[in-house]
Amino acid sequence: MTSLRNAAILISAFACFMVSGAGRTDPPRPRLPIASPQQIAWQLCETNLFLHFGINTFTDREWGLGTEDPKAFNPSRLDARQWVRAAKAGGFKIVILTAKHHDGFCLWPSKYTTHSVKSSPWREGRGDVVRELSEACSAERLKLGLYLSPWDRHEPSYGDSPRYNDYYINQLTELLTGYGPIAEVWFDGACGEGPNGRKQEYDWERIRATVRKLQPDAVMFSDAGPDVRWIGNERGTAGDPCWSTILSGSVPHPGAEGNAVIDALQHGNPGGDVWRPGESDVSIRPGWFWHRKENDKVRSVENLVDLYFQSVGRNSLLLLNVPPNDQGLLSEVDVERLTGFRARLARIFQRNLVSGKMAVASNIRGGESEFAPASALDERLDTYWATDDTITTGWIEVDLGTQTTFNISSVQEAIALGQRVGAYRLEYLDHQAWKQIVSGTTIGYRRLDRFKPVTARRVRLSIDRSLASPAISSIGLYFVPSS
Ligand code: FUL
Repeated sequence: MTSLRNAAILISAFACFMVSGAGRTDPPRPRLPIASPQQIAWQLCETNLFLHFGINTFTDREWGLGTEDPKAFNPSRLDARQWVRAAKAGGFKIVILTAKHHDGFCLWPSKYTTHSVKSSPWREGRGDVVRELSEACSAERLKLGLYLSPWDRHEPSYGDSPRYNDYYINQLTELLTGYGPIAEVWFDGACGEGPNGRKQEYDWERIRATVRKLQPDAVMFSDAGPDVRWIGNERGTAGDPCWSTILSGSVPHPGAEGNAVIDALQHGNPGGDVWRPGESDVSIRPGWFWHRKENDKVRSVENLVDLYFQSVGRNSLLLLNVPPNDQGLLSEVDVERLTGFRARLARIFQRNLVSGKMAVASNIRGGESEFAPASALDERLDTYWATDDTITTGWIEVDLGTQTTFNISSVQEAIALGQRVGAYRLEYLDHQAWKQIVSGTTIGYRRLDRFKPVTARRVRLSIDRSLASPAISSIGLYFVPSS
């Protein structure tokens, strides 16, 4: 079925399918629910940057009380372009700013409160951090996301549900209409009592409808989605297994508590009724906001790479928080770590040993194509191997042409067709016997494994369990000498 040259990819049980070309011509049936184009675009970002910045930056707190004097907000050298350049150097795609945290202080001059930058000495009260960031993002071609805390410890109407809901919708509307395209809206689950001890009942339906109407291309994050779910911890680690589908009833609203909720967030559910991939948020420092005393507690490059493997490498997305300091700049050490992180990833994924001259063609693209290098992986989610719809196991064998050493693998499913695989194995041929390298559960967007170096010529990916015909869009093998 395909011309085998010096090295070959042998495909058994897998009929090769491509969107337009040779091989299987009927596309596999999608396994519902499937992702929206917005959710796919979001997943392809892999790493996004979180910016916690606000009054807490100046008061050395994590949760402000809402009684802070806006005059405390006075960054002497604020430069949103510096934030965005650092994000870009780190390979981050969406930059998400805390436009308002729980203390209620607004980083844009909202019409609906005076508790904002306009009451601060910064830029003589004429500044707008959201505007400066949105301009910097367009200049550097990154996307903008906004965090608007539902919990508001300053706003007097908080706890008077209908009034505060109006206030919140008004602010959301300002943010979603005044600053160009917004790629992600981040709804925090933390929610406290109002000033009179009254509990605020958020109008989530209205909030969601407002976002859909004003920014139809944005994804909405919260514990309860609807588009992207919290991963259930703030350690930047996805569960294993990790399904992008979840039972919507298992997390009834943002802020829902309990072990069952956390478990559902961590793992999703193969029988889930909605597609709601997990986002793994974590801070580069112990706190979300900048604190001088944490300047020597910035995560190392190695640690950031570990987080990447435990989030992106488990079918999630890494949202890394890097808080601007009281000058309004990302601290030098943080910037260094971001650049180091990307350089290290580039080194790891520099050369896919399955691509180029090592791997000859499969008929994935009419018999012409080779396995892609990592940098091109995401362009290939629409080409894949798939079995017939009735077959839910299979294997792909790769002949590397020569004895080759590797210690990292990457496998991707064609997630546009839904998430399918529930058990896989990677093996190598050792004197006529197949030996296991790793085995795992879900693959999803991307599954990364690290293992002791293996030297082999023939490698096999087996799919032992799948909810529908497996559709594998890429395989990568890499070698990184331990440093
Ligand atoms: C939490 C908040 O309470 C923290 O301050 C921070 O914003 C984190 C990302 O989410 O729920």
